Amino acid sequence: MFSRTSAVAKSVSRNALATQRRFASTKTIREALEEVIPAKQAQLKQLKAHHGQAVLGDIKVENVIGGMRGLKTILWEASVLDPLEGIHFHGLSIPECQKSLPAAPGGKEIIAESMLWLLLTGKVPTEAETRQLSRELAQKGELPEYIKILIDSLPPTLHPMTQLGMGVAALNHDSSFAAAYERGIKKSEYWTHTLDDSLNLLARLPALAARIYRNAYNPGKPIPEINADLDLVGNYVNMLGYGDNHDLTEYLRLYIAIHGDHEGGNASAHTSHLVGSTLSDPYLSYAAALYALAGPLHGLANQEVLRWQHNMQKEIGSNITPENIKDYLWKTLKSGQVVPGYGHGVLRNPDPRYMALQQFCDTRPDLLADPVIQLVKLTYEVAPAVLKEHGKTKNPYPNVDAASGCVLYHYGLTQFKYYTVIFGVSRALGCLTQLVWSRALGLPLERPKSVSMDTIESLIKNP
Ligand code: CMX
Repeated sequence: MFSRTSAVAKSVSRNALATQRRFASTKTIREALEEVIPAKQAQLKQLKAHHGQAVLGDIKVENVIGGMRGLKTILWEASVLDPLEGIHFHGLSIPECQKSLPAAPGGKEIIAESMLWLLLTGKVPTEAETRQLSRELAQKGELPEYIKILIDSLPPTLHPMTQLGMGVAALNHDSSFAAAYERGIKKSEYWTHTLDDSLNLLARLPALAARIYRNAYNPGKPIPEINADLDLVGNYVNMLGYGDNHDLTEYLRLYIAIHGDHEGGNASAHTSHLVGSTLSDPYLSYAAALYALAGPLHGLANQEVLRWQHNMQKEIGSNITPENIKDYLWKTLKSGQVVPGYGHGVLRNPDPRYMALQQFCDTRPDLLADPVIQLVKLTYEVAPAVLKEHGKTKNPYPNVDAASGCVLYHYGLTQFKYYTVIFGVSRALGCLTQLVWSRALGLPLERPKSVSMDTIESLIKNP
């Protein structure tokens, strides 16, 4: 019924259309990548040839029993996370990206396309390159019919993240990489098919995520068509049914762009890297990543923050004081729970992503007047001292999730079980970028060595 050949033929004709409509003399993302790949390949060759035995750190028992914290073991090109300064995308901090990356027409915030261009190529795109990429993604964004049938057949009560992972995995029916691998292609061609799949997946994520939202929360409501003149997130917000809310659209543009990558060691990024290293196609690799993202210590934290804030608000009532918040924080900690939105595996300062979202709120009086957002700000003033006194967490400061959901809630996107799906749309930018680079660099299958506790003990006795 839905043959891979006919689906690929359709996608080829869509690609041809996209190319025909390209802006005169503007590079495509593929052409821009072709230019930068040889230098990176040469860099890797040098490292292999001359520095293969250089030592990057020791492996201690605490690393092995402590979830590999701090071990420098993953090659990841798109971004680097500094514990104190936070995330840098090819050397650019979030404020620097906000200054230099193109926004949408009529908007001010970074958009997914300009971030994707930076992540993939290491270069800041021009306005024309960004628009061309938006157009290419819009033209590839429609969901195949079988995916619509699949998603519509799921119980709307199934967690939205479970649905998202299923939809992403099923999109591999049309995988260019899987089909090419089956045909037999040279290793040097892997990256081009990985790029095709990655762009197709990124393009289709908004329609998939919006359909999941519609089915769960607005059954029967028509979903608008993709608008070829809009950016990826503009279309996503439109399909979610909030297209007339400019501030929400801008917020989601910013959130999705700055949340797009957070180096390679976090659970979702590492999962896509590991699965991709088996030459699983980008759809299956990213579906696996989404299920790592769905854990409450990782992406699900943004839904947990809101639940926690609401419970705090219910308990405190209208008399919100720093003392009340402090008491509630202690109550949470004494009951053995974590304070959601605080702490981080790497960061040791307030998360610059949190700061950027707070700044967004600071420029909008309606957000500043919202009691939940006021509570977020007040919690930030109180929580670090409480967490320091509690003495467990290595990072007593907020991470991005401390703020992200509350702003969505203010703008009427109140179904917080859905929030991690938005994170899932965003994180595809970084994970898919690295899959392209892993194939361009010919990175091998990931296969670290495991040890038992008995082995650790015998290695301690006889190093
Ligand atoms: N509240 C209470 N205790 C916390 C805490 C918090 N926010 N953050 C860490 N701790 C505790 C840990 O549970 C751990 O306790 P045990 O020794 O009893 O196991 C101890 O402090 C040391 O942990 P850590 O080394 O500081 O932090 P980890 O690297 O182990 O964990 C994280 C990082 C994010 C899972 C943790 O800080 C946490 O659970 N935070 C709340 C959930 C959250 O906001 N997650 C979103 C992370 C952002 C993202 O996914 O990008």
